Amino acid sequence: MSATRRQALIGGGGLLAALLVRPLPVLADGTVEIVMQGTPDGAEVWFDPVGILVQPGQTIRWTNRDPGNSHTVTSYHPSLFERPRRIPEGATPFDSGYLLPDESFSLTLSLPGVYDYYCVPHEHAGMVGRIVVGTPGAGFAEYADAGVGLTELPEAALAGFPEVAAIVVAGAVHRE
Ligand SMILES: [Cu+2]
Repeated sequence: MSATRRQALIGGGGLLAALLVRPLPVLADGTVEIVMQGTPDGAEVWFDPVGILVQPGQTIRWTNRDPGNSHTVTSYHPSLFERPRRIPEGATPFDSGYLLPDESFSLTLSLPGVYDYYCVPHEHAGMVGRIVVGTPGAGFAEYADAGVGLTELPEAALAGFPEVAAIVVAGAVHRE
């Protein structure tokens, strides 16, 4: 993306401008790192960054940095707890299982599109995340179907996903 295009997308928005000054959590080997965090009393839990842009084949690694809780990285898919599909059609669903403090889970996504995931015990607290793989455009898979008989997302989860456009502009969207 050119600097001009980037500037045009940012516009006068203070929020996106603020997001841009944060460093992207990319390790030397190209792995993108996402951490699971929580307040000491467990009242708030979250993924950081909550939204991330990666390229097809780039590895993402989640690490539980919350000493007080176990968390999961679970894709929205009918094959996992009968949830609506919110990953590209044909993409392989993923579920880390419970990660104890300091445990990690790695994943490499090859199919371009939007992937939404959640933490099984904390979805109702809005602990969700969004991964954008590749650049939106021709051939970019957007999920669409919800499906009868599936358990819809709670409001706190639906409110937790950053806009795809914001993720594309910033590279990583952090919780405020
Ligand atoms: Cu959790």
